[in-house]
Amino acid sequence: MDTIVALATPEGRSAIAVIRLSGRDSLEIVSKLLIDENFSPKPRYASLRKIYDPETRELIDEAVVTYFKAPFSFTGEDIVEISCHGSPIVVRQILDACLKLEARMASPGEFSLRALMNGKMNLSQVEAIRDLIEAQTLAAAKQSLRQMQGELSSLLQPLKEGLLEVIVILESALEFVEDDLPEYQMDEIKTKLYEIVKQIERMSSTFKAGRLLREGLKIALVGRPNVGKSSLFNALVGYERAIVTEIAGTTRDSLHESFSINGIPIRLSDTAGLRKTDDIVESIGVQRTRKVIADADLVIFVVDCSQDLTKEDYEILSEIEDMQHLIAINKVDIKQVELVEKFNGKNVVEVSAKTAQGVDDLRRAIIKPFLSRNSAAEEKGFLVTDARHADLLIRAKKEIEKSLELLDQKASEEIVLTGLHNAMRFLGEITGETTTEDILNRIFSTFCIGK
Ligand SMILES: Nc1nc2c(ncn2[C@@H]2O[C@H](COP(=O)(O)OP(=O)(O)OP(=O)(O)O)[C@@H](O)[C@H]2O)c(=O)[nH]1
Ligand SMILES: [Mg+2]
Repeated sequence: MDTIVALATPEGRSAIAVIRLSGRDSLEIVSKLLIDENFSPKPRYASLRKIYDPETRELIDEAVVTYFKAPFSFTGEDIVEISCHGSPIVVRQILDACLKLEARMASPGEFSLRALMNGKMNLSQVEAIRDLIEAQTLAAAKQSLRQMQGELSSLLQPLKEGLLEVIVILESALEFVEDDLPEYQMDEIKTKLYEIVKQIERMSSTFKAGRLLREGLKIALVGRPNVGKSSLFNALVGYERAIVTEIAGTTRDSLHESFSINGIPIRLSDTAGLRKTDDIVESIGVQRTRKVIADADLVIFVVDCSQDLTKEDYEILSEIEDMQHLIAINKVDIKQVELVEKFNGKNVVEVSAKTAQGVDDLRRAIIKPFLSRNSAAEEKGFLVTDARHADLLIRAKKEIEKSLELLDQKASEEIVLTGLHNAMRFLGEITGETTTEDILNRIFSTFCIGK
């Protein structure tokens, strides 16, 4: 394998930046950077070294160099890590020097791909590293960590073994048994397959909660001018992010901020609202509002109970009625009109952005429609967080169900087996045993460079 190099830490200024090389020539390339032909570091020991430009022999930086000898490294290949000072200029010079010495810039996820290829980890574990790095909440990070420790693979293992047992019985029946399999053996096979289907179902049903944890929710605040959208936005995100004034039409552009509710990442958007206007800037703002709404998982319709609903309120309501929505009746601290009744008490929360009364209720109401009934149990259990995994589980389940139907119809072992082999392949794709190259490429393109 050729030798790849990349910055493993984020771009920008920091105390330390880590440049990682992996591949056959890692050690040789670094020895040239150190201008030390006899460089033979003890594996896993850090040493402070001077890094030079091998052409000009000018000093670039002083850095800590650590060697990980194959196969005892992340990728399973020879790895050298250079922890230099976190200056983009220093990093650039070291990377350029490595490239001149015939290292190649790593493509996204290439280090992880090599770890996979060299059997250091299975596919779902590698994906878990990506998810851990990208986790937005503690709960999401914990789930990724469990997957990284191999929990998903070990849940799948007994299912695959069970499936294999059935396949072996049917295959040998096909080869050696003249007559049909005895009834009792058929029943055993069916029971086993039903049990596998049930387990797969249990796993894939956690995806609703898993996806929520990983991807979170996009939420938009809409309402006519001055009802307090920006004030509620600030109350929810916890600081004075948006400008609030008594002037109608204060917010002209959409604003976004991230926070979390019970470990669920929330991306909240404050908008210019929806209204007919001749003002050019505001009308662009309204167009943007429409886009934000179209993209939202939940729309919070804000109304003001210090006055009655207006025609404009009803117009907005009719626009968002068919979407997943929640009505925030704001300004309860100066309530004049009982608006709860006007909405038949459905999906409403009374709140005051000013006194923070009801804001916690609003938080709870936001996540409620997205939680599954047994969310308490799920909190402790392993969650399937990746759409790819969920899809493969469902496909495997369908194949087994189809085979069960065929068994009931006393179809030939051959057709039954086709479905079971497919199921086996789908389960194998989760951990990467049976994953094709273009699927791998697709997965690794979602990684960032240096991973
Ligand atoms: N008493 C009271 N006043 C509030 C409350 N929420 C907002 N206000 C006031 O209502 C006015 C409008 O608030 P904003 O948050 O700017 O309203 P908005 O919906 O974002 O308005 P635009 O951006 O203009 O569409 C400000 O003067 C706020 O101080 C509340 O809960 N109680
Ligand atoms: Mg506003």
